[in-house]
Amino acid sequence: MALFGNKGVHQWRGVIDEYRKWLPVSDATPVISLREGGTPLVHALYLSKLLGNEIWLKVEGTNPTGSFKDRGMTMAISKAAESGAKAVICASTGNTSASAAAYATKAGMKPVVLVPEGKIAMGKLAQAIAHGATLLQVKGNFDDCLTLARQLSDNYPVALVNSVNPYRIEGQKTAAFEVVDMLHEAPDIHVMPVGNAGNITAYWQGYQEYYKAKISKQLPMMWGFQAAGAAPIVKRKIIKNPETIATAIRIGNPASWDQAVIAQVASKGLIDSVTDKEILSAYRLVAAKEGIFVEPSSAAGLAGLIKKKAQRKLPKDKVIVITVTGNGLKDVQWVLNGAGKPIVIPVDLKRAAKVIGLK
Ligand code: AN7
Repeated sequence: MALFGNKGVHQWRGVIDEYRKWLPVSDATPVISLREGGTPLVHALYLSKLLGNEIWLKVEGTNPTGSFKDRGMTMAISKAAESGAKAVICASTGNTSASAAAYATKAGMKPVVLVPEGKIAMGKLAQAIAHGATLLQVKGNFDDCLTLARQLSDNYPVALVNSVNPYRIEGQKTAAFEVVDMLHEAPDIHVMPVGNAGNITAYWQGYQEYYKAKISKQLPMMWGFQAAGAAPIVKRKIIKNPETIATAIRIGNPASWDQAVIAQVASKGLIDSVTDKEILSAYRLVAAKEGIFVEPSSAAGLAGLIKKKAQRKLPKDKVIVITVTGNGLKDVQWVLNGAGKPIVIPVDLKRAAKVIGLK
């Protein structure tokens, strides 16, 4: 239906319409979009000086549901709609469920989400509920949730929209396109957190596609960082009971494990781990110095660069893009925990000025 209100004013159209020719869609695909993507690539002056490199932040928290997951979800839900699905299911550490709930609702489908009980941030839980998902809190971790979600989709009429769904990776690769479109070249290094390893897989695919099409002249090294208590790829073994305050990446058996290793090896990159302490310190730094509020998991990439610099393993004068994957508003507890006592005053000019330190 042609929309009376659409006067063609320029607005980013969402990743499917912006990158249609790179995606497995056709005229028969109903585009279910919340105008995801087109996220800011912000030059980080303080971090550039600190790290001795030209640092850019790809701020994925500005996506419609507040994380990079929306890029893949617009694809997964559009393809599910094309195939006539009435219900979709996913396992999630929080962001995938928030995104699946929003996009499924927009498509008129029933979203079902499985999350580890008590281990996802409140903002994400609220999003799934707000968008009308059937929310199952599973007495287990993310890996248990994913096993259950796969079994449900194998045995019942419900489509799986986790990143094992190849359309998710297709949608997420558009973030790499945006970086190259903006810088007119691929960066020397691309850094990000690694959980289920879908995103590092997707970026590597996107960079390769642009390179093969000669839109970029180089490929970046892919650097991924896991949380130390949930670092199966680094330790080369499944972690049965992953633990980290970075709940989004609290994953012990990543679905895209092999693809992440391929990206690492083929790009001459690395996958390493950072402690919760290093994650929280980077999380505070990027908010305090760059004005960008991310969730703790999203700071794992920056934490990794800071660690490499301390180990004298960081090159100099390179162009480095760090993907900060999710919005800080989803998980505010880690700021409030360290905030100290609130300052409460009466409505009184002199008292206010004194407390602020104005003379
Ligand atoms: C903010 O929502 O796995 O390595 O179920 O929410 O592609 O898994 C979230 C992952 C990084 C890791 N940063 O990305 C889920 C989920 C944030 C995230 C990751 C996630 P992948």
